[in-house]
Amino acid sequence: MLSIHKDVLYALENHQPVVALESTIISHGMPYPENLTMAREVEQIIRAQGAVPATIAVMNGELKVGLTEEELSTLAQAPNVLKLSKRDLAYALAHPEVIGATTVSATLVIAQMADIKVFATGGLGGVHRGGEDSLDISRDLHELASTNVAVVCAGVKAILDIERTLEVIETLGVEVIGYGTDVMPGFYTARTPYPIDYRLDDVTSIARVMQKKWRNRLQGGILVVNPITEDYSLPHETIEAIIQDALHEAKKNQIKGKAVTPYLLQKIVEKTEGRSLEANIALVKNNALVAALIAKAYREPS
Ligand code: PSU
Ligand code: MN
Repeated sequence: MLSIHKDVLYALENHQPVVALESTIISHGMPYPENLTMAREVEQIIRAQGAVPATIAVMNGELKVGLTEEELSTLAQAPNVLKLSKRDLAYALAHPEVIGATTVSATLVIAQMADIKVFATGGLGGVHRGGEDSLDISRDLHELASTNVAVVCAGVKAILDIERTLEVIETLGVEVIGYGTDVMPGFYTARTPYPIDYRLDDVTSIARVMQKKWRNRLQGGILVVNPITEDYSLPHETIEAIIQDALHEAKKNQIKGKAVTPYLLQKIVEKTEGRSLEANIALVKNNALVAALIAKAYREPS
């Protein structure tokens, strides 16, 4: 049922560290060719740490765990890639012609099936601004709550309502661990005013929480937030004004549902003249590195 790449299969069978990666960030989160370069570099960063990257997608009617170079390249430039949330997986499986990129929610489902415990992404989905009205809350949150996987991200996407997203994360029973931070990072910026409960400064301590949680049959995911490094971080006021503008345009153009995030990200890239893209790429790489270190620490007995 799962189509697992041979390198990933070998690593899983031999209890070597594996890091799951989502693919929507490649197909819908960034333009070509920067997306393909990013995807390759991220895999390389994970390999350099002695871990195995498993980029997840749906192709040929199969749930793919780990992509070939050719599949990665197709995903990065095919014009008609579908953005697959959890609810889209069965449709994609029933239509082998579909090339589907998985969001955080769909990637979590497949990572859990493959027994991969660590997953790196850019920003988690969550409660959209105005979500108290529109009820636009990403499936990412509920899936995070119900899979035994640690997600490493640079916070939730900056276009969201961070405070309400944190409330839902709390309701769903997911612990938020700050890697070297005691406040929630803001994706493009390292800090927001919102405190989080636990700050851990080393990957061994994070791995220990994972072990304790799942070995004691406490079900559910763990959110590890890893701030963007200062050299790539964008000034809060600048990026916030641009997000406001982009949100306004999305509303005017009646962008709804799963089209919202790709639309806003593209507008933000245009309005920052590419600086948001550089920041996005930098933070994903940084998350991949931390995820690889956590995956290694999790496998080694502590
Ligand atoms: N963060 C990014 N770029 C992205 C996404 C997140 O920087 O493309 C994607 C992720 O795949 C995430 C999805 O799971 O957006 C959430 O979309 P929605 O809000 O439609 O659930
Ligand atoms: Mn949504």
